[in-house]
Amino acid sequence: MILNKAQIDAHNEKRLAQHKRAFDFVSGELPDAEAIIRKLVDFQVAIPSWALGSGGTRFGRFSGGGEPSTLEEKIEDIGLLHQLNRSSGAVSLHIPWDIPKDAQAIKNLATDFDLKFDAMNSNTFQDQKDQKLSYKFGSMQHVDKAVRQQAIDHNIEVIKYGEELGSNSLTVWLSDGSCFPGQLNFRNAFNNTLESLQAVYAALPEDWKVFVEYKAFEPNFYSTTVGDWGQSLLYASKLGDKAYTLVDLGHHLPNANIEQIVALLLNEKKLGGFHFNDSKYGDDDLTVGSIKPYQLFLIFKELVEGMDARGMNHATDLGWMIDASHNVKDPLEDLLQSVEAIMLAYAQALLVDSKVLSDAQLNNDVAGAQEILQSAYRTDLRSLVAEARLRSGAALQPLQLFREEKIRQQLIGKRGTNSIATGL
Ligand code: AOS
Ligand code: ZN
Ligand code: ZN
Ligand code: ZN
Repeated sequence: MILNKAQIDAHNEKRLAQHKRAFDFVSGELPDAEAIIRKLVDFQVAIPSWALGSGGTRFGRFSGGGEPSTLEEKIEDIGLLHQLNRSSGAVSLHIPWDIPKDAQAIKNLATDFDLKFDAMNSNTFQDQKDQKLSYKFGSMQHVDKAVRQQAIDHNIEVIKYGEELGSNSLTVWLSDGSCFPGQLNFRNAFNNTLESLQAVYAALPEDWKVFVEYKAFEPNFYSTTVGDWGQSLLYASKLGDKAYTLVDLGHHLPNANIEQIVALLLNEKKLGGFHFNDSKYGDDDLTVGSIKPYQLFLIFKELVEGMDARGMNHATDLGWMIDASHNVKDPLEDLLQSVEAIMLAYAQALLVDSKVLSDAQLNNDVAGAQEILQSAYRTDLRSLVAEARLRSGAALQPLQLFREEKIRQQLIGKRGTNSIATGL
């Protein structure tokens, strides 16, 4: 392990007095800081195995070096993040980018880092080297039944890998769609996709869930066969109780009211998973909270309210994952920032007094309702999030510790400057 407990303790020791001052100041003003801290301690966000290297765009890729080039190294990186913040206790794998050759050994390694396996991701949006049929014109929607069957078989294989690792959910993101009007028959594409998903659903183990992820556009630019939450909800509803919609924040058309989508999906018992990121234009996959932090807070407010209304456990009843890509930042620093932004938005959402808000709504007190939300959003809860970390044995300031210990330089020393992580 690159980091040990003594290093974390020493880092915390140095900052303890300052932290205490900030924490006492804020927590003294809150009705129940302890309740928020307990929830923060429990909350875990899965890290995707494909976000540990530099992402790049179609114009170029600029690696910072020291990237993990094997699944083992990826798990080490996620283990390191988890040591730093104790909030990244799960891994989400993409097959075939991260096929576990020896599942038991991978499972043991993850256990050593106190990591679980979150949702498994299938991939029918690329052609792999040894693949028989091409996905150029789609996978589950394809006009050729043999291509559809190949996509079904792949998803079933992904479930098998997941079972070996102890995962219990499958995320299906399809790039299927069309680039030009007339290219495909919308109804046939939908029905083929539904039929294919039904075949995968039939192979789902009893205690598994399947998440149907939607996306407005890209790589197809005219139509996407699972293009929005309405389409995803149609599939999920027709499939059955084990099927849910997955919301990726970057997959909406500009200005979509994502918080309202989240509220209604929860109301329908059909929200299953979440991909966090942020964006200015499209599926930019930027650091969570870097562009629209208020929107992130509003989404969390709906998540907390909707989950509480249904008696759901915040930490375990939805699949929480980051889905981001890093072009100019150190991927590990970027992921630390994303987790921090998620925890902060979650803490602020927990601060909203739903009873008081509901009273304001019942009285049509529009200004009052806004005051309630914005006062929660503008309360600086960073020291509460840090306190939750301190109590779980993590670092008060994970990013600073990462830098102090020169962890990237150490990784470059171990792995070299040219190691490349598989992924996008
Ligand atoms: C693609 O845009 C989606 O966000 C998927 O979640 C995808 O599987 C993931 O981003 C890896 O490419
Ligand atoms: Zn996603
Ligand atoms: Zn995406
Ligand atoms: Zn995205």
